[in-house]
Formats: sequence, structure tokens, C-alpha cells
Amino acid sequence: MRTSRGARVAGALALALWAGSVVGQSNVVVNGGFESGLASWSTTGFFAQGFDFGIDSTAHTGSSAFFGGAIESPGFLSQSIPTSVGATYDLSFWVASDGFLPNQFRVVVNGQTLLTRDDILLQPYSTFHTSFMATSPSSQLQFGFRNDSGSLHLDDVSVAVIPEPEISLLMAVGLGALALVRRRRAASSPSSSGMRGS
Ligand SMILES: [Ca+2]
Repeated sequence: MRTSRGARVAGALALALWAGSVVGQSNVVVNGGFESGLASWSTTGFFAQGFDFGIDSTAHTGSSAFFGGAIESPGFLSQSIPTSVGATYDLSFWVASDGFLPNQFRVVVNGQTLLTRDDILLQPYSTFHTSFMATSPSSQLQFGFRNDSGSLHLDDVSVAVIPEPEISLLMAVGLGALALVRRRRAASSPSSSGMRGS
């Protein structure tokens, strides 16, 4: 009896701590704010760095951001990120447009287009969210940029796992069990339980 109650408390604590660590999962994108230039990113489909893509100081946060504006068709900025098979991830980022048309913006993960925006009018940095489920230990994250006369800016890219409903449920059950144990302990008398002071 003593052991089983101790095990229940330990189990509830372990569940709560484990679920808490999952909820607090951090960004798996490296250099998502471009403060280290193009480190950890690669580009394809652009003409030349400094001409139709690059890093400048028009930042959302920090002092650097990516700008891209390939001509006639999108050039792509890519990073391979570590993911857990079956886990769902939230992808968020900030985009600004200089208003030059035509322009195109794309978000592609593992070859699947998740978000498409054409002819974004002049706008300051605005946040976008989308999500995807990972099907392999690494996922290819790509942003596409076309802007024939100017550029689109990107900053503060973040990919973080979304806790599954089961995990939240487990956490709730764990905390509930803990509360139940506490109530029982408070209600029990030394003579009836024989487990005081355990
Ligand atoms: Ca930045």
C-alpha cells in the first residue's frame, strides 16, 4: 500500500514533468532570425546574392533579415530541420512586402506547398502561421520568393512541436492524480490509514 501510493505520486510527478518539457519544446530552426547571415540556410533559383536575394538590416527583430525577389519565378531559401516522425509542428515567421508587383511568396515543406501568397501589397512585417506533420527524422523547409522589381523580407522563422492532445490529457491526468493523493492524505487520519509520515 505504501509503495503503491508512492508510485502513484512519483508517476504523476514524472508525467507532469515530462509533459511540461514537451510543452516547452523550442524552435528547431537554426539562425531563424538571420542574425548570423545565411548560416545554416541554402538558396536555389536566385540570380546572385546582393542582387535578388541576401541579408539586409530591414529586420523584424535584431539587426538582420532575409530579402528575396527572384525574377519571373520564385527562388528558394531552404533549411533541413530535425523532426520527429508523426509529430505535428507549428511553423511561424514574419514577412514584409515593398509592394512591387508582381510578387509571389511560397512555403513548402518536404515538397508540399503549405502556403501561397501572390501580389502581396505594401505591408510592414506581419506574422504567418501554418503547420505540418513530420514524416521523417528531418524535414526540408523552403520559402519561395519572386518579386520582379523589388523584394519580400523574411525574419524570425520558428518551427516548434505542437503537443498532442494525448500529451495534454496525460498531463491533466497526472496533475489530477496528484491532487487526489493530496486530498486523500489531508483527509486520512493516522489511525485509519497507518500511512502518515510515509
Ligand atoms: Ca532578425
